[in-house]
Amino acid sequence: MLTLHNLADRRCALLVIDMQYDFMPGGALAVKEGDALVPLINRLGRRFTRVILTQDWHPAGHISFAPSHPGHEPFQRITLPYGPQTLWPVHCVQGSQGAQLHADLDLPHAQLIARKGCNPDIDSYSAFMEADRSTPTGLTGYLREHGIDTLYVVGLALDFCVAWSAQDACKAGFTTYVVEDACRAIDLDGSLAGAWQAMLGLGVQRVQSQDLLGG
Ligand code: VGL
Ligand code: ZN
Repeated sequence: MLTLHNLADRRCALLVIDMQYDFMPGGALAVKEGDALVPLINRLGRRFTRVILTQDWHPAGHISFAPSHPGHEPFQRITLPYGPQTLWPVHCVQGSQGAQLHADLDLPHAQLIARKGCNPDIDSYSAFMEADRSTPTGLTGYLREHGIDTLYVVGLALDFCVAWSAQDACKAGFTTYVVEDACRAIDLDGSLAGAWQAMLGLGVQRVQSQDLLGG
């Protein structure tokens, strides 16, 4: 299949999800090889006029943290008023070192850092919609007002924040690509396979960095 990607077009944006120290090896919620993505994302970023970053940004005592639920362990699933929630180790606390973006990310032209998960009582894997599935973050409006209609999603973690963001982008009407090799997954109990099934079912397109950068 021949697809032409005009990445420099102002209607296209690279959406870089949660490239923060807590998701890197050694971090509180480490994703295997997360740090290996940095050079590739920098290379991709240079092809785009528009780059948007997200940052998982939780207040202390956030509802998604296992210690907020005595008797429960990280990676257990519980039911909250808004639905099922996986409990996580404490991660990406606002202002902490672990919440900082990787210092080797070299994307000086990024025009927005969208912080999410700031509501103490609702998680937000998606950059577009909180986990109650009814509270928008405002990113859809921001992108539309800037004339952006096509998104290339990269970063961490493929099976959580990337997958939820890509699905919501698609539902909001953006042409949405996930650059598979520019992502890494947590892969909890089949979450990666489930994420691809959900994304592809909605019309998210799976591409490789090679398709964008050329040989
Ligand atoms: C993420 C779990 C909890 C992610 C964020 O960035 O994929 N995963 N918070
Ligand atoms: Zn989080």
